Amino acid sequence: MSWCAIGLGSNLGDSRSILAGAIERLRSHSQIELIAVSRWHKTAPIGPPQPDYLNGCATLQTSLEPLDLLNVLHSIEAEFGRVRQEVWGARTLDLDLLLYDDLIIDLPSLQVPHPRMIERAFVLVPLSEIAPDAIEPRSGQSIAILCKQVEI
Ligand code: PH2
Ligand code: MG
Ligand code: MG
Repeated sequence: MSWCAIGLGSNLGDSRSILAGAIERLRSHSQIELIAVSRWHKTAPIGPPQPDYLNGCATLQTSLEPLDLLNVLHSIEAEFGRVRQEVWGARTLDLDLLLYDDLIIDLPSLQVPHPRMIERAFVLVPLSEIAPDAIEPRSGQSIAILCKQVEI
């Protein structure tokens, strides 16, 4: 089994119920065991002008390989009506694979750890609620330390 952290975000539609629905889809997957879910945080959008987001994070254990887990995340996004349009634009549901054990993956379709997670408070604040001692393997720093640095 591998340990993973997932980032969740929504800023279109009924974000709270979309995020709750996405969590239920993860929880009911036969190869995923949900460990913890953060609170939902209202956050100002980074990128083009768009509505505020609800963001949160989840940790899980899985027997899925990274690309198979990514496919599951994409299919849950599609199920909740995500249409990929503008880069960084508004979306009903965004599921990002943040951490997968201590792996560093640099494929065109998947970069782990998520390359921008260490500069994003909307990732680090919820993740530090549920996994403060997890290590971001590119920096070698814990989520709690990265969170303190990003808030300065
Ligand atoms: N996601 C983005 C772009 N900007 N801003 C906030 N606050 N939250 C997000 O999840 C977010 C964003 C692209 O993934
Ligand atoms: Mg994202
Ligand atoms: Mg994404």
